[in-house]
Amino acid sequence: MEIIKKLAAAVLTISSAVSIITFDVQAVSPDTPYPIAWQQGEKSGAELQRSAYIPETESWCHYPWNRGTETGNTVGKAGCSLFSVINGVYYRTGNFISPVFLADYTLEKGYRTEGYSGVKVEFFEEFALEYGDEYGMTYAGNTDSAEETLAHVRAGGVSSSNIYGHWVTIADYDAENDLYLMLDSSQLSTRCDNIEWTDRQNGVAWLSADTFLEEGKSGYFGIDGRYSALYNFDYTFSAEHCDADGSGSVDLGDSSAVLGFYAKGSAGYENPKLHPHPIQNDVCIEAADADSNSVIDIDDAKEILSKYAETASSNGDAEQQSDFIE
Ligand SMILES: [Ca+2]
Ligand SMILES: [Ca+2]
Repeated sequence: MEIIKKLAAAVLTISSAVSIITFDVQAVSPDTPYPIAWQQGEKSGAELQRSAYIPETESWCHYPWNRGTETGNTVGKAGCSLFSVINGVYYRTGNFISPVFLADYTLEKGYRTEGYSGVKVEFFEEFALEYGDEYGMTYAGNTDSAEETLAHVRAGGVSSSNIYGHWVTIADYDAENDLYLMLDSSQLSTRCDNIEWTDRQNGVAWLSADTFLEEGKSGYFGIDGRYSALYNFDYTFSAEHCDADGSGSVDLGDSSAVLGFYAKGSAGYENPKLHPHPIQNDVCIEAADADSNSVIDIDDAKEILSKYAETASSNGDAEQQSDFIE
């Protein structure tokens, strides 16, 4: 255990020395529940989720999101349309889109404007056109038919669906139990008392078709006669060799992740994770085996540290690091 302590201390020391350079704001903790509906407002748990699972990401619930001359409106109060996309993309790809980024995007493009309670619906198609490649995401049209929306989800698609006064994601279909996965970014609203939850705290419910086939009305989750944007996903899960947390770069986070994984495994935890998304987790486990000997252990953490140190010093980022890595 002594060597783990030493390595962990080195990682911590280096992290604090170069944190500004190396923070990857998209890195998600392997402890993040899956599925999860990221919450929009502080009361519904947004800050609890953020601080526990994506602490480097900018806080969003009080981020201003005003229409025209409006003041005091925020992503937390009104950002459900944004979260209907964020939660679908996260469920399908393990990539967390910053709500602050998305809020700015809608403001700049004029989708968040006077006369619309959330966003102009053009947002859904335009975002997929502009950023869909990154997530293997394509826009597949829109419909106000609940039947059509559910058929799309059964065929492997995802929807951003408008219910009365709110937007949710219908993200998956369980054929065995004939249930649909609904992700709701505001799990404390009063309408939420009218359904049975799988994990209410994290906005997750597997629901029967009946719930959605109803005409949209206050207090319920019916989507018939309301707007659904439809998406398809064809995402390639990948991680560069040594990118153990799948953040898109090899850095100190990866050696920390490997140490954590190894320590949990040694302590007898079953199936320790490197990434919350089950598919990405498999990819990360392969990437974490830095010396390719089919075992993940301290040698891999050392190897990743060395690789990171080489890259960092060749970039001239942090001279101090050589003090810690032998
Ligand atoms: Ca990484
Ligand atoms: Ca290994």
